Amino acid sequence: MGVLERTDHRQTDFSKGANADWTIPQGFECYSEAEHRTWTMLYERQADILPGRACDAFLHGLDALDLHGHGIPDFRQLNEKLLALTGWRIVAVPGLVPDAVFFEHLANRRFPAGNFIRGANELDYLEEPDVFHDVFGHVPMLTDPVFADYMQAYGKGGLRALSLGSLANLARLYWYTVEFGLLETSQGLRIYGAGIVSSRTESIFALTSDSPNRLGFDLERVMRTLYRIDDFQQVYFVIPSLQYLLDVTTGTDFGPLYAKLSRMPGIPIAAIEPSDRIVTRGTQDYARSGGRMRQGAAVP
Ligand code: HBI
Ligand code: FE
Repeated sequence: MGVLERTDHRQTDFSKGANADWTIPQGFECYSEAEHRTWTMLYERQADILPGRACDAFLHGLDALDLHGHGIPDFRQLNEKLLALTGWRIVAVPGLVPDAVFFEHLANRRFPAGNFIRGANELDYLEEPDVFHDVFGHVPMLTDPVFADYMQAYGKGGLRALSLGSLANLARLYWYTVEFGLLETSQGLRIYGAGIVSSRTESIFALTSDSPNRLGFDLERVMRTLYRIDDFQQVYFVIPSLQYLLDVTTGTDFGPLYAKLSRMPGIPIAAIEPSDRIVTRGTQDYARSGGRMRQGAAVP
């Protein structure tokens, strides 16, 4: 079977080894020393800067899962801890999976995680979610009971959005919460989005740069806002609590909301609307100067 013979864990031939739900064996025994070192390097960079930046739920999750810097984690051991905490489990996948497959996993409290790890030459930027983004970035939040329920609700909502043809709207909600969300706390803004916590440069940029807008979370507003996948975000949405995020999404009937949104234009990425609650108004200087994240330049 193809998967275990591979050395870089990127599976390209899906006729071999992949199941109908796109899961594959993690192939833990096949990681090279260099691959484990890449995890450890990435882990140590993030562990260094996240206290005081990531939210408590994330930091507690890292602790509870014992996700330290000793190489790529074995999903079997991780799942024992995760299952006991919130009933979630990680399943290995070869990379991006079709939307319906992704949502079906989430709706059943399974998080699909890429089993491969980025190369040492692409530490700061990658096109597809790897094991560091997926496990270090996403899994700690799944130890929080409220966030765990939000993710499951999102999966169920995703299946419904697909059937209603409104995936673009719902995908923006995922983007601006699960991937790039900020949380307001009595100690100041904190990161909970996986796209931020798994990136050293964006962990700093998202909280301290003058460039992006930071706006109060509003469900309808977020679902209308365009996003970019190629550089630092130009707008972050700030939630007052994880419970608020769960309540506002499970308390909303998305059917009528999609119908309403389909008649409204998308909101450009850096726009500020009259009804926005402005946490910080950005200069957009970083985006205007062309962005340099991909070249690995210093964070402004
Ligand atoms: N597949 N592995 C993986 N990870 C994702 O985050 C992902 C996916 N497939 C589809 C998808 N995300 C999108 O549908 C959502 O982010 C909206
Ligand atoms: Fe992600």
